[in-house]
Amino acid sequence: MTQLRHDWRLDEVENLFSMPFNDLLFKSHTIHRDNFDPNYVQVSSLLNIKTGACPEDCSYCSQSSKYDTGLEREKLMEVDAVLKQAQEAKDKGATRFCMGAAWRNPTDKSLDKVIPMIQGVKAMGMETCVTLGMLSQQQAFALKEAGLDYYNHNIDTSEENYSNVITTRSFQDRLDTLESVQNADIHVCSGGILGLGEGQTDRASMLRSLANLAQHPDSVPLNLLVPIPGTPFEAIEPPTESEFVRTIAVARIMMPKSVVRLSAGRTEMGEAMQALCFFAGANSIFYGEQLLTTDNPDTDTDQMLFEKLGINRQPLNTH
Ligand code: SAM
Ligand code: DTB
Ligand code: SF4
Repeated sequence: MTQLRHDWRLDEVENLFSMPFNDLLFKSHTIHRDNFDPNYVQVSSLLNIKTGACPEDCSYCSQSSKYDTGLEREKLMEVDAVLKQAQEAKDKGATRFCMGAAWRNPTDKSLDKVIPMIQGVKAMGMETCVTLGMLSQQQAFALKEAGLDYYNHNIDTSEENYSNVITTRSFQDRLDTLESVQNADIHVCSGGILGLGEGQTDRASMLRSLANLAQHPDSVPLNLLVPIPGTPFEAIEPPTESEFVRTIAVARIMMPKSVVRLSAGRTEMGEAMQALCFFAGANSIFYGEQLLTTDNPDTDTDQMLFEKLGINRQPLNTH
């Protein structure tokens, strides 16, 4: 039985990061095999249901009102249009549909408009996920009531690096929402972005914060920053490929039963890089031509990649 730990010390995590690459990958892959079928990857599709004009100042984001990124703001989509996109995602093979909104937090009125979207997607037989910003405890209960399966809320970076990236909310605000989501018994999806000016200690600290939550997030998205012209991070130095793979491997070791998602940034990754991420312990991706506002590999390319690697798509509801 794999023991789940919630008492990681920073120096222990840093020691994992410092292991020789082959030793680290052997260890993470062994843990991966002990807990999952290594040839299955779960696929989710994303839809931005409300675009732009977000009051937060996240230095990486195309949708912040603080930066001129050339993105047209759009109001909340109609339910029918969302369900049409969900059906298309299902037809292409997605098993989870994740709806994102450029909000600091939803108002109760706007939450009422998202609930029929969740119910409609669920009725199609897909898992549901939303990412709407900060939630109150009552709002988390309301989402549970509506049948929501997953709530995505990333901690993004280490607590120490947080104020270099976002000043309009605190790291603790993020943890508070995660607690409300866990209290409501909704699966938590929480991870971060690599390439926000952080160092290896920050990556270790970010993973430590995730693994030391009361429960490990069920899903841990690791994004490679998609640089957005007009944002403060448009030209920031990206992590190296081996640093990115190491982070996946350490996440797999620390959170052995969580599904680790190779998230944004795949358009910049070759076949071998993605294969290495799957070997290190990543076992889900975003599938479909669009992330929220930026491009993702097209589905034919991903199909071909899966065929070449002998990877199967995880069928619905069988982790
Ligand atoms: N507004 C909500 C929030 O921030 O929680 C939900 C939508 S927000 C766009 C969802 C997540 O997408 C962010 O937390 C961040 O981790 C990720 N993200 C946003 N822009 C990104 C970028 N340019 N590159 C990589 N990941 C990004
Ligand atoms: C996550 O960790 N990554 C997704 C999802 N959760 C919501 C979003 C990636 C966004 C990439 C930039 C964009 O398309 O705007
Ligand atoms: Fe707003 Fe979310 Fe973008 Fe931050 S990441 S600016 S909260 S949409």
